[in-house]
Amino acid sequence: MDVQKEILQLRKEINYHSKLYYVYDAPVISDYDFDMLMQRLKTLEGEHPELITPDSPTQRVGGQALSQFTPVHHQVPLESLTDVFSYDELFSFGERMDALLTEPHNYTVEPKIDGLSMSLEYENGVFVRGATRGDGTTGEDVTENLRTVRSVPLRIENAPERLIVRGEVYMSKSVFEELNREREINGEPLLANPRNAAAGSMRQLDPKVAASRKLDIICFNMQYTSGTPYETHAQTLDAMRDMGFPVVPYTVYDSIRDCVERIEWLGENRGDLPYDMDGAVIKINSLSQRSQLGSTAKAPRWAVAFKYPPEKKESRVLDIVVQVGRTGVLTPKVIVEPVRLAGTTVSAATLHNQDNIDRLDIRLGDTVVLQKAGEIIPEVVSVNHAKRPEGSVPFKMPLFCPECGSPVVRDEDGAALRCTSPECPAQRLRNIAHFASREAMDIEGLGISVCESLINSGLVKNFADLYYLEAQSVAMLDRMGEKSAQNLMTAIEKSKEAGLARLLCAFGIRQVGQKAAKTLAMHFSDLDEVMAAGKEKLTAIPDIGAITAGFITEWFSLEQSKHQIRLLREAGVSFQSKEELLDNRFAGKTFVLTGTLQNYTRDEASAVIEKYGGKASGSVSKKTSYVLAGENAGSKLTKAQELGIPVISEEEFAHMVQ
Ligand code: 0OX
Repeated sequence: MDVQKEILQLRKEINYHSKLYYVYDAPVISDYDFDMLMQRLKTLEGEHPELITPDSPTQRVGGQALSQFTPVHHQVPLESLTDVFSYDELFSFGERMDALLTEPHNYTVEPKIDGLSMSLEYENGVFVRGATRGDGTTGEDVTENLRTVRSVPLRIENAPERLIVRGEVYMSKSVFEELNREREINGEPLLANPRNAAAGSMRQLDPKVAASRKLDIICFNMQYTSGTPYETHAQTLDAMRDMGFPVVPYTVYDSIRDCVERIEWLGENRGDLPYDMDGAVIKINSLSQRSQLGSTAKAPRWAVAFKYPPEKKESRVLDIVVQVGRTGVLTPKVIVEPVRLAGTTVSAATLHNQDNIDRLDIRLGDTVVLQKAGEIIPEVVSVNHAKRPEGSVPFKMPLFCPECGSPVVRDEDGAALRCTSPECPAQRLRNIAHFASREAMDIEGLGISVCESLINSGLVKNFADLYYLEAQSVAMLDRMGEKSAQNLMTAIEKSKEAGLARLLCAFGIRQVGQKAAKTLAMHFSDLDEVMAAGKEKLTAIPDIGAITAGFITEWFSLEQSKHQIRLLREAGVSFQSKEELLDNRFAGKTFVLTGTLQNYTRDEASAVIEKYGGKASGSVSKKTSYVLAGENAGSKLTKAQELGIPVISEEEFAHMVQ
């Protein structure tokens, strides 16, 4: 691939993963893999500086401030760290320090806590303001949320008149695991990792919600003091501890070579720390030497972050099982002897499909190398063939469903194996859990485990049965009491008014997720109209293709579906659409929103666009019809100008929807 092409490809990939991480708190690759993409881009841009553009992700120092909180200008910038990925690079840092500093110098080594960087301001010992890092120069005022963090001291003793410290807010691994357990019980989507969970809590506008999330802080830098200056970083950390701040554990070494042993130790023992650690920070200890060294545009010269490669562990395959999902897809899973890996105990990993099994050639009794993808999901990297027991045979996916014994078929595109029976109990469970999930009927308290109890007790076979439950029988189930049974009944009753879009999504028709369901609900006033619509009428709707239309008509033609719909109707479930299509003036048009709008939130503007038959999309491409630009519009505006896409102001948009 030519260099320019590779650079463009890398930027696209990095921007995509940044968005998943920062905007949606839902990364799909590990931080390490992300760093590797960034590192490759930096290398290529270093070799070809003429190809660097201002919008390259390498030119950005940090995240952008969100709009809901008040902006805060940092008196002292919250700088970021330069990453190093090998001991060679670390020694080069040491050599740079030796060349730049004439006096002897020593180093501190600290764990790098994987949380959210914050500044905390104190006046006369009282906590007066807390702000996120933002882009390093301007962050957001999250004082009220920070006040709810148990380990943030609200008042400190023997404090100077003015003090600013910097720390990392994090969710401990145990709190995170507990939170995800609760979310699973309540049928809510699981959070990817403690960092994203903490970010979500800090973004809560309601401090009460943030408080319920049990966050912690560890401080690692004194940004400013009006009191007597200190000589070393170690002294500032000791002073901060004396004042009552939780402070990062640190050790001091005379040479980089000595630091390495500590870095190794931290890496080996990171599983025992209460927080996730995403590296080790090596800093020059003397504060006067630090100011002598100064900073580049991006980071201080006097510190680096050593990034560990993802942890890998070997374990033995005890079993290979096949699970059946909501849509009947068979997924193979490997059960291994439990091992501690990057902070949690791993006892299973998905194998995805037969192709992946063949690629790995994984067999019962094998010893496999495990690693976590996206920091949380364990996966098999390879098989240690040298440890293979004699007489093992290749694993083949079954020809019959392991849950109900019905034959399995391969999907048209050849990727997935699917159970053919609509009566399959495994599919039933997933179907009902999906029906109740947040994006569908949003029945609070009806997570997978409650669904399982309802099915096992025989109270529910299909989703329509939910509307015929009685509180007394529900209260008899395991881990249910009268109160939670009553809450569940209320939640089920409330879901009757969820409306057509949610109902269509809840049916679990293939290719009809939230988005397609909403589109359908815009074009039909109730479920009866959808059922009466043939393929032709359906495909006339933008974004509903022939294949989706086929799945829809096929689903409604099943006797089982007709029966369910009859039961829903008799129970009083609303079939009416809440999404009205005012007219089709934006049919076929795609809008991209950027910057801050004065009169709409992004969701409101998107809803208006959809009500006129248009689409709101997140990224600018040749297919974009308009870019609606508010204040402080960023790279999307630049891209629109480059591609010659019409840019409209909020006033112009208001005219278009009059
Ligand atoms: C951490 C961490 C982050 C402070 C000023 C420039 C270097 N996440 O634990 N950053 C720093 O140092 C920054 N130290 C840390 N321990």
